[in-house]
Amino acid sequence: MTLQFPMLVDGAWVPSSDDRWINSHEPGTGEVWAQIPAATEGDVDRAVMAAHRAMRSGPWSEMTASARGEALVRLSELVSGHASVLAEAETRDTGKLIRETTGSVDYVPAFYRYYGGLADKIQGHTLPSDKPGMEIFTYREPVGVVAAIVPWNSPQMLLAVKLAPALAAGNAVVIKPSEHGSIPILEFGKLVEQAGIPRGVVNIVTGRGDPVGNVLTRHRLVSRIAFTGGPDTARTIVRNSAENFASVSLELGGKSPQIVFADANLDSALNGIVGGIFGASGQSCVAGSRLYVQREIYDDFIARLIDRTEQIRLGSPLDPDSEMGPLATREQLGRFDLYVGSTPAEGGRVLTGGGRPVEPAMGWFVEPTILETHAKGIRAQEDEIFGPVLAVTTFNDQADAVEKANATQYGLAAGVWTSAVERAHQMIRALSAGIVWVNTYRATSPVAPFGGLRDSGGGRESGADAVYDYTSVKTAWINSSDEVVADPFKVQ
Ligand code: TXE
Repeated sequence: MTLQFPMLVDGAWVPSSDDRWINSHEPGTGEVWAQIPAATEGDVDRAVMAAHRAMRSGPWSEMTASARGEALVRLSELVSGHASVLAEAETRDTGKLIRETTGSVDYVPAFYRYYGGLADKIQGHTLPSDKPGMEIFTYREPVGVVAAIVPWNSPQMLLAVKLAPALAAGNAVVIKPSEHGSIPILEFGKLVEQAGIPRGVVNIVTGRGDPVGNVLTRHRLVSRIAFTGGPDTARTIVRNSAENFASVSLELGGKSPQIVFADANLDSALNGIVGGIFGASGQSCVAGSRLYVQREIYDDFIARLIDRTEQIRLGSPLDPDSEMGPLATREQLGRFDLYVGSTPAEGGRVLTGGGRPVEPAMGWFVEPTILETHAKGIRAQEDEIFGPVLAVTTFNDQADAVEKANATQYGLAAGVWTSAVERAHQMIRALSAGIVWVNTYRATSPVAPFGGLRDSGGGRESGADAVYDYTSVKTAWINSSDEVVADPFKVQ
């Protein structure tokens, strides 16, 4: 009998109102392992109404900021206490390696703790009034019902960067997880009530983008949409937000360059490149999928990179010794085939990988792949594939590296490997990306803003300022003078 995971609406664990279910596959085997509710329009509406009610009346609306902060800290402790269940659910549902989900779930509590600590530091201002007798000050109020739309590639972490600041600021939230990664979010949802977060404050509605995501992002009572996912969905969401004028933050992935200078510590660079593209099977928004290596070290460095890549241990995502797991969906397999397959005709060359491995024979596995892309116009070098595919080429000098790295519509992240401190600073300024890592890659922290430019989206998650995105400013005026205004028609 297939496991069924109900969803969370107004404090109750429920099936969809018409009792329809969606199969969830286990990418490590390709088999169905569980089912999630296919929420209806009515279910989404009930979740939004519950969130709206929880904001306007009841215990959450009356809770002090300090008490909200304490609830978030309790939530962080509960996540730590249930880390192994949460990591295993994420691994089974998304195919992400258990060593990766364990690492990521171990770090999720830090986000709830960080924003728990910030909850009672969200302050308005007393303004230096330019009008005698008139006092002016501001409040930071919760923005309203937040729609948190989460993809499958790192569900619990990408939820934490939305949910933690939203709750810290006193909002109520409706979460729409990806249909390919709902179960870890549903498991996490069980901890919300235990943390003392009242009924209706956190709701989880599952199902496909249409209707669930569409109805949610158009709903008149939604005031903010926090989205991580693909650019086509982002366009739909921005159009939907014309219905409710919700503010929108978008985190959409990229085609991030890694640049290796001849003066770099090449052992560190090698690890950073391998982890940057083959970690999470390349299904990471910050995947370092374009590699530029300085011409004089190119041949040697690429030979070492191929050697290390060919040693990557593919295996079951549940096996702690596996280094690379499967792709998360069958559609992702199709993308891999399309881009790798078209590369030779476009002037590129497969240096290693490019196909399916002999082992494991089951599941949605592909080989870690390196493509040489010296020619212009190779699509695998330009588009986000979201798989373990690295496009490599050379550069001559610093100016050439900057020009090549910046020749993209994306702008999420960039990696620079150099031992020259002045070069590091120059590159940080010259690279057109929201995040630049020097001599490291993929590092994240609750304290550090995260987000991109252009086709990588807009807005920043994490960091102290992100909490203000979940507030609206109310300005208050008090006339404390006893004088009666003589002319009612003159603006004061
Ligand atoms: O994303 P979708 P997909 C990129 C990556 C990948 C591509 C497509 O290149 O190959 O996007 O992935 C919900 N209204 N990234 O198809 O569809 C959906 O149900 C509201 C980058 O999985 O954008 C899911 O919860 N919501 C990335 C979420 O949007 C809608 C992470 C993301 O799914 C909706 C994932 C709608 N109309 C993919 N339609 C990153 N930045 O890390 C779908 N959704």
